[in-house]
Amino acid sequence: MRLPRLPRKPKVILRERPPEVVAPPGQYLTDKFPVLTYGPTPRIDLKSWRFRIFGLVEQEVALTWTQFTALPARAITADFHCVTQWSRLNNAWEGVAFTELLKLVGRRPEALFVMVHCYGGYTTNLPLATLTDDTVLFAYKHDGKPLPPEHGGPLRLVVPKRYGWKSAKWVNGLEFMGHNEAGFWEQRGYHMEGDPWQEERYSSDMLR
Ligand SMILES: Nc1nc2c(c(=O)[nH]1)N[C@H]1C(S)=C(S)[C@@H](COP(=O)(O)O)O[C@H]1N2
Ligand SMILES: [Mo]
Repeated sequence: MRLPRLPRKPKVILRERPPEVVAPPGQYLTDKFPVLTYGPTPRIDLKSWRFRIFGLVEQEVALTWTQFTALPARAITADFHCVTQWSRLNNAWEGVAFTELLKLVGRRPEALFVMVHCYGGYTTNLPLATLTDDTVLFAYKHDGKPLPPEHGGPLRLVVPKRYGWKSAKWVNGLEFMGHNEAGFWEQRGYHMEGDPWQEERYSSDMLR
């Protein structure tokens, strides 16, 4: 006998949502921290680790792990919203603010977009203006512990005001560009902006 297909429900339930907490529309809360990766977790050696910032900048750089971790640190607490509909609230992230890196390389007026590059080949695109506020950082710690490899360790981007796919794990490069280009998921129909409060999940082409 075939059972009817049930509508998809979250597997984990979650804590009672405090009244002052508002998750974006269409999201459910989880206390777990699911791992969402396309492909395997890359193996990364800190000795050969590099973070290149290149393209439309005044001064290109290639930072070693020692150089990167010597940069001024900053901590934020932020919610994380995956487009597959889970949200994990109050993540404590520690790392280096995007604005700190921008100071290093210098801004060129023609630079309007950034392509984020990762070990393993993943990419995601963001307008420069989305990255230049104090909520955006490159994190090497999560909830007080070194960022585990499956969550992007040694270093990941965190953009709390965008869906999780923009928070690229295992980052190794930022490419400053004059035009917008689609990253890995954006080429496959995800939204170019990805604002969870606007439910910018998929591009309108895909919904047609
Ligand atoms: N390099 C890389 N970064 C990535 C992904 C990926 O597959 N590769 N998945 C993205 C997606 S879809 C989400 S929701 C978050 C999930 O982060 P987590 O695995 O730490 O929960 O990572 C994002 N960053
Ligand atoms: Mo995701």
